[in-house]
Amino acid sequence: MATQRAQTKTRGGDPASRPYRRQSSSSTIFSVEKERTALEALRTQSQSNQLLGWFPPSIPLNMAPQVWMVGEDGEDLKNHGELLPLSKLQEIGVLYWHLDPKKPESEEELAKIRKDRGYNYMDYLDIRPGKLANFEEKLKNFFTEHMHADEEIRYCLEGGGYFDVRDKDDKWVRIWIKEGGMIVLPAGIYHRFTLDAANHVKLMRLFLGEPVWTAHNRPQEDHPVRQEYVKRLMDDNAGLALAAH
Ligand code: KMT
Ligand code: NI
Repeated sequence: MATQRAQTKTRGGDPASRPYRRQSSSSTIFSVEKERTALEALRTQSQSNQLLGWFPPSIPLNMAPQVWMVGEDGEDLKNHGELLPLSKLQEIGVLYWHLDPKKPESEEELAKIRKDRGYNYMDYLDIRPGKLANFEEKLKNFFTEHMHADEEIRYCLEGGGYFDVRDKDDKWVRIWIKEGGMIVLPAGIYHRFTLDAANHVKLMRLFLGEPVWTAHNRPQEDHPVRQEYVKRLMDDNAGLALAAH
């Protein structure tokens, strides 16, 4: 069960233990270089935020994902099966589309999203026991709360899983991604991932430019990209102004 697996909650684990991740920094580099890297990341991020618009005018969807609150260990906090409105995702900068991997018109739609948002990189990730090396360890890492200096973009081609994202009150909001669901998590948002009962998922990973998969485990309050995210989150007016573009 996904929720049972979710019991092991680790914070501050070493992302370098993820063999499939390329690390862009190491403990051996000097702090001034670290700062330069962080500032570089911030500049790139600001540029892409400007380019893309951080808050969408509305979540572009025709088939909504199910969204609800979960607890720290991933336990269901759905009150009488209550699902949350999609404005809950909009206010934290999460984007969602529903496509259909089996339909040619969805390919066109995907091509448009990629063109509009500059996602020129793409690869696939097949997460299933026996197919993905170190399956359990990777799942444990996916479920460790973290952020990235760039957007996390995933398109679900088969199976399903849960993306948990922190809301404005630092509570977990669970987004159920199934076949056809495409999600963009903004840079700097704390999140985690686990499989649903199907126990497998095939995802397309997209990226703007040369991919960097580095996960920064919480806490990251000094990370400039995190700081920029929090600033935008708190500043509703800035969000509305961006959405108007
Ligand atoms: C990540 O950074 O890879 C994640 O957050 C996991 C989602 S994709 C399996
Ligand atoms: Ni991530």
